[in-house]
Amino acid sequence: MKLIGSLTSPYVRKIRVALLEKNLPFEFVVDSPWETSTHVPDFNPLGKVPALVTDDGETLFDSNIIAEYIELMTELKAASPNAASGLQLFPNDRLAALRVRQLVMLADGIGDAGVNIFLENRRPADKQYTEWIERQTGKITRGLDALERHASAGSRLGSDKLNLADVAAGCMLLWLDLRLASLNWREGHPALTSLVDRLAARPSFQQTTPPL
Ligand SMILES: N[C@@H](CCC(=O)N[C@@H](CS)C(=O)NCC(=O)O)C(=O)O
Repeated sequence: MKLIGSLTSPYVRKIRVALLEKNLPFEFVVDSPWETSTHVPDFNPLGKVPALVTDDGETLFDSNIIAEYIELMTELKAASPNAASGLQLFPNDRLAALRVRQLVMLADGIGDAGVNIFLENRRPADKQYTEWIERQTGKITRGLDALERHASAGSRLGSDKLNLADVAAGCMLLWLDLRLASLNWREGHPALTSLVDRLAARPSFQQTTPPL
């Protein structure tokens, strides 16, 4: 398997962490879609990372499709001897799994709004659209409060076992530290802070820390 992505993208990190937690070997090809020399559009017509090239040569994109694929592959392998064991991304119960997927989308939505602000902030000051930034900030604020309610209901998000929602939230929130530190997301979110601190101590997160 070959994963194409940048070192800073929270969506790419979500998949790198999931693969490491599952003990699945993969080749990581560093490619930033913002560079003029990028090959990302060859793998994803939308020009976004992550993209995955499977051992069968199929190309998949969008982090959540890739997550579904690697979960499916490990389920199939689990039926065979010597299967790699590791993190189960979604609970077995289908309704519980739906709730985990909902929380993944919430974490991703916070990331999408954060990326929109980050890009807007890079435009010349007189060309920045303040109302747009405020709209995106509202999504992040409400999203963080919703995640906090879930995190404070248990030690994990949406399930009592580590799952893809924890990983997605951890990657998004650590990305906010990197790109939008002034949002100070930890303030008023003690359960999320505790969750992210525990996640950040895991080898899978330590091995995927973005360069400064
Ligand atoms: N929904 C997508 C989002 C991916 C995404 O937005 N990736 C950003 C990097 S953080 C990107 O590649 N942006 C390039 C672009 O929008 O042209 C996923 O989960 O894979």
